[in-house]
Amino acid sequence: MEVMAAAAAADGFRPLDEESLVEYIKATPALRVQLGEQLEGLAVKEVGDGNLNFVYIVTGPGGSFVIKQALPYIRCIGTSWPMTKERAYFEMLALKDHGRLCPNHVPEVYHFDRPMSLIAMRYLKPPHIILRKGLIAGIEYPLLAQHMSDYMARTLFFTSLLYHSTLEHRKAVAEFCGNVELCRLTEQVVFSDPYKVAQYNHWTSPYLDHDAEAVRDDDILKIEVAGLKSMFCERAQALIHGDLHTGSVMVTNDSTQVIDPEFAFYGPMGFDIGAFLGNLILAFFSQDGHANKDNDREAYKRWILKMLEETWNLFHQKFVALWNENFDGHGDAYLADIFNKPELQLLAQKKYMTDLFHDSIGFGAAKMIRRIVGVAHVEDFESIADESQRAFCERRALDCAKKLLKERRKFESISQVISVIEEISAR
Ligand code: ADP
Ligand code: SR1
Ligand code: MG
Repeated sequence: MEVMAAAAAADGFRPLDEESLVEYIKATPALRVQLGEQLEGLAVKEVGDGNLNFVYIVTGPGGSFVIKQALPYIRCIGTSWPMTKERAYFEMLALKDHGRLCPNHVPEVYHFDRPMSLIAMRYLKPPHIILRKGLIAGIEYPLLAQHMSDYMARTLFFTSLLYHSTLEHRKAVAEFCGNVELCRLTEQVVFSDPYKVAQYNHWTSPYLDHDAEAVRDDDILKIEVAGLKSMFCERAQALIHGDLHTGSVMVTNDSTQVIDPEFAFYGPMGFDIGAFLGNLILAFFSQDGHANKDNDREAYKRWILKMLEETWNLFHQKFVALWNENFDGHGDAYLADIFNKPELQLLAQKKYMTDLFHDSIGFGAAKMIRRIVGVAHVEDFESIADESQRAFCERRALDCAKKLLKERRKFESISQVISVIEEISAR
């Protein structure tokens, strides 16, 4: 530990705690300003319930903010799994890029300190809660699909070659290539470990022992997942969030805010869309485990499926509308003087959106599988205390994911995906 502290001092890094953070704030003009220079009576509370970092809520009489600090390891595992703290730099870059493109749904960055791997951003005050927690509690969010489709359509379209010139695209791709360690973490925990015996894999044992083994023995699945992994590594399609699960979204009845893009890089759009849709499907299959005599959760399950349908359909609509509005722009992928007939334009868009749909289903399914037999599970299932009930819910989600992943190319609409979910849920 002494060696680590000395090394940390050399690069200007100091892990903060609730006490030392107050001193840091007092010495940092950009943060003092956010507090209206009223530095007495500050309340600091560490609230990090994510897997990787430390998050502090700072409130004072003149203002508030959130401080997020990355330490050089993965929080939920401990110092035995080192991880670059440069992830904070990429999170800040993505918050700024995505915030510029979609300010309504991304918290503002107030301050960044690279040596300290520390970001200060807008505090999303209560009643904002993490969407995953809202889904577990059975709360409906009437604007969720509108907001998430907006966020995904805008951030993905405006950072793709449908809008970028190749010059600006390659420059941005090169910058985010620096986030290689976080990409490698995803490559390992999403696309590799669930398909082999690996140190940190776990599942609801003994109930799912055979299911986990079946994943490791499924040749077709392995081939499909290797294809998705290759796409994840090779395809610099847009600046993706990189970890867009329902724990990365904070919501109220009328506000939706996307946080935590530390895995951001130029990757396949379907990885973000799939992460969000796949986590909604996990939420769906977990509902039976949260049902009780007062609430069978059937109406809520229907609401989740409606969100699934609306999110994809609205995304499709908005993304194509942005494409149409910008067809004559400087996007280098589909040049207006080559795609110079409306019917050709339409054909190109149809092909692009169909491929994107299939990618999204594939990535979404892969993200579902890793949450059941990989290292990092989700509270949707983990909060089901009865293990046999939890395993029952997880097995259905796993079966659904395997089917979606293997058969994704035959789906033409999200309603066909929903039919598969309903079929498995009726078993
Ligand atoms: P990690 O990178 O460790 O996953 P997150 O960015 O997901 O960390 O943040 C962990 C938790 O901190 C979130 O689940 C949320 O409760 C809280 N949090 C993070 N950012 C904010 C914010 N801007 N406003 C309010 N709470 C936040
Ligand atoms: C050790 S894996 C931790 C996981 O948590 C993050 O939110 C990412 O999803 C990552 O895969
Ligand atoms: Mg998180």
